[in-house]
Amino acid sequence: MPAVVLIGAQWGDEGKGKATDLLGSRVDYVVKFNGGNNAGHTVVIGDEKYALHLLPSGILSPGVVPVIANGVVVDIDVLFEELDALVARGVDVSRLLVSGSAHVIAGYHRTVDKVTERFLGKRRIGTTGRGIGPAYADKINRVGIRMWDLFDEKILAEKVEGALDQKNHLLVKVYNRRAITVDETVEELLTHAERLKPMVTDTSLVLNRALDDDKVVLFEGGQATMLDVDHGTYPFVTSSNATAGGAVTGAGIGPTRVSGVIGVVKAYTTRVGEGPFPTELFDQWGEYLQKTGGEFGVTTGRARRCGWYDSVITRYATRINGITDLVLTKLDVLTGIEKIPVCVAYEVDGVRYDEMPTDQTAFHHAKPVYEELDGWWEDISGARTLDDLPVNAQRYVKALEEMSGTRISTIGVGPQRDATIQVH
Ligand code: 2SA
Ligand code: GDP
Ligand code: MG
Repeated sequence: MPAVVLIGAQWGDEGKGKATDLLGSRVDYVVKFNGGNNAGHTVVIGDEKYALHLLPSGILSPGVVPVIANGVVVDIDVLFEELDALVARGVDVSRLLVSGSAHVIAGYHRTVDKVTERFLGKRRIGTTGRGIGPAYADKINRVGIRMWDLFDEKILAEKVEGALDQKNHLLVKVYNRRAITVDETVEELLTHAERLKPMVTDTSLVLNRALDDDKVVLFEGGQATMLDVDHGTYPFVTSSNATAGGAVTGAGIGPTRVSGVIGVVKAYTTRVGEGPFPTELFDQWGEYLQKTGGEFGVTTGRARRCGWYDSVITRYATRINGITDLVLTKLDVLTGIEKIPVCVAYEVDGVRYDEMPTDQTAFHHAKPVYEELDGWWEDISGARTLDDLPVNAQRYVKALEEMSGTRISTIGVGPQRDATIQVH
């Protein structure tokens, strides 16, 4: 399988970082194709724990070429902070490639993100405040700054002027803020330009050539299906295509290249930020999952909202992404719950929905229809084969597999690399 896409099948934080790291030894390139430093991916290797934001998780695997492709939005300061922190821990980051067509996040994007959220009040999205939405908005509005622009100061100044024009009007007249100057922005963006230059290239060409040479390329999605700007719970989404199709446009490869799509799902559900969440728990079980699962944002430290597993969402994610294999993570967190509810359908104003309603109002009113599965009490963190799992845990996995319509190939029973069951 030369080109494999790995995406989140819920609202993010399913454990994509660990899943990517597990494949690390078998892949030649790991490509980030959407989002930016809103992401937070955790990889645990032995006693070392890494939190990656802008860099693809594959950067930790020796020999892998990490690629930041055209679909990503790049905060250059963050890029070098992350690189320097990894170098200080002995990680070789010298192979990193960055697409010249990737867009830049500037200070004014972060300012607009924070100010907009404040002014939205109770309609706020609960963004990470990293400037992601405003940077993508500029890209679509055709006033964005791309990596290539950093290497021609005159062009850069012209583009920054164009980008600031409307924003300053908004900041000064509507939000009562000071205007941002072209000079300060150009200076900010040029700080690391010389250091950046050798990494910047046409990554689409590099990746297509690699695929021609039968190299294995893993496309690592940031955020997740339900946060996708087209297929997620709009408007409570991120501003990029976090679904498998995003890998194609976000990296510049043809859809015929993709040979497999791995969906990562947690054995329960979490969400961070605002927006509808049918299986959300407001009782002691929500707190239990949050504590036992350590559910706090890797980027912002925000507590994640927790709920039971929702098979309507996994079925939807399977369909939207064409998932061929599922990685089920955090099964260990469910140990010690006598009866585990699993959402099999929704009820909206008395009508049963077996498929995800894409009408925002219907989804906001969706009430979960639960089936209860028997739990288990044994510690499963040492399980390394399916047979090592208690019978009820095996049944739970089987039931989830049947409900989602896709085979579960890998099961996570702990954050460490080896706390994994390889089924297929
Ligand atoms: P943004 O900042 O514009 O992308 O926010 C829009 C929505 O997307 C959600 N979002 C995320 N959801 C889960 N995990 C993310 N990464 C971090 C993590 C989050 C954190 O790994 O824990 O640390 O808070 C992530 N990034 C964006 C966000 O909550 C908004 O709902
Ligand atoms: P990502 O954004 O999808 O990469 O996921 P995050 O890193 O934001 O959150 C997943 C968290 O779960 C991290 O703290 C991981 O170390 C942890 N994790 C991943 N897989 C497992 C697992 O199977 N069991 C447990 N207990 N933790 C896991
Ligand atoms: Mg995360």
